[in-house]
Amino acid sequence: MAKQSNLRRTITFITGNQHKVKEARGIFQHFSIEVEHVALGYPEIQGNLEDVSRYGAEYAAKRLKKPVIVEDAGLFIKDWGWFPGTYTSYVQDTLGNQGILKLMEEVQDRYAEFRSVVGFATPKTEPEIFLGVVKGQIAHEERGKYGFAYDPLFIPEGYGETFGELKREIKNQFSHRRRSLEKFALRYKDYRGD
Ligand code: ITT
Repeated sequence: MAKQSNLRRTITFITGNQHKVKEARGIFQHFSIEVEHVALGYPEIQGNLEDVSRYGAEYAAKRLKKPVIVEDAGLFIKDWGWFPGTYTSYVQDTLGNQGILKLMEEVQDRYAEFRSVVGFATPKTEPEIFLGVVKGQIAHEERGKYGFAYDPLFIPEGYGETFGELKREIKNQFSHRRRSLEKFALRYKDYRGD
């Protein structure tokens, strides 16, 4: 019999963001995991990324009656006291990248982090969370045509280019999402269907 870890398996990813689905498919192919995408939507409770992911995963697993993952991401800018954090979507929809650049015109320390928290739950088990972080800098202008949302603004540490200038395969090698999804993938190998 083939070892469990060699089996191809499927996970249901609950998200309204198609870009995340594409990135997840690229990342999971290294771990023999197929992605079933369901745009179910889940209540985003007040709290940090971990609280949102834990609650969202538990909610969706119970609704769909199967194992699911959700993923909550945020941009944390040091000079802004780690804002926008949990308000990252709101800031993208209101200020947008140009608004952020304007407010940061005079800012010298442009350190920022992208964080991703994956929540994994099954109908019968407590939710588990997996954190991925990538360090970087906020660029002085938008650069690049790849990726989405904040990608043209974010220069990952060790790179002279923004995520927007890196093809998906490259971003997928070390992004916040790669790091959280990889941790989940290694955990999922041992999942026995409880
Ligand atoms: P969900 O349905 O999965 O919640 P979302 O787009 O609302 O999708 P998040 O709340 O996790 O996703 O993301 C917060 C904001 O950060 C939102 O504006 C995203 O477009 C943006 N974002 C998330 N991941 C990103 C990435 O890898 N690069 C650039 N922007 C990203």
